[in-house]
Amino acid sequence: MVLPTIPYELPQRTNDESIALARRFHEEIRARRSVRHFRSDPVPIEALEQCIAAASLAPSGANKQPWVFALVTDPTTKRAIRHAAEQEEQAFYAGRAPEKWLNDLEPLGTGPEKPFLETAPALIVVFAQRHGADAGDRHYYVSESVGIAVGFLLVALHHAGFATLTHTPAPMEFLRKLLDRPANERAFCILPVGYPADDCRVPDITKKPLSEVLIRK
Ligand code: IYR
Repeated sequence: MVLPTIPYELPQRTNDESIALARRFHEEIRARRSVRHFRSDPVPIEALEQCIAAASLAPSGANKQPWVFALVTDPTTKRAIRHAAEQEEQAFYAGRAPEKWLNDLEPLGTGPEKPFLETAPALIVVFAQRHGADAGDRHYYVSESVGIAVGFLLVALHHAGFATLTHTPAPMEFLRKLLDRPANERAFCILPVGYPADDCRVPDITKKPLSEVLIRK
């Protein structure tokens, strides 16, 4: 069954307006950094809900919207997540990770301790649904779709004034169990959300220049 169609329009921008808007967005997103040191101050939950609502508008394979966002603010649950994540991370840093991987991480100064999972006032745990509640309800391009939704979410959160991290302790099976999610879902990432600690510092990384990432044909 083909859906009925509805008219669609965008606000008409002049070229100059588009260039100015693109520049402004670039400046805004340039200021985003992955943060690992959070203040414990609470965040307005309504703002996080709006950001999640924005993320849930992302395009997805066959519009299956194969995602669920768990908004975790309960301190006991955050502590349990930290505990389980640190167990996995200890195994990772103590030998599960190949030497090359650890070498690549060294400049970032990461390690097995994850205090931000407790100090950040909120964690958004993103789950990907392999299929719908019924196994016959297939989902398509699940990782791509959820990755796009997480991109929307990171941008929405930054725009609203929040610091975030994309955290992926591996494996993340413990999240499904701790958050009581069904077997058709797998944890995709954890986003700690809050404000940078007063003494927060971030590594002085550089990004590839446009000339390296943009090819013109
Ligand atoms: N999950 C680990 C390791 C880690 C892996 C990558 I790839 C990173 O970009 C950063 C960290 C951790 O969170 O420490």
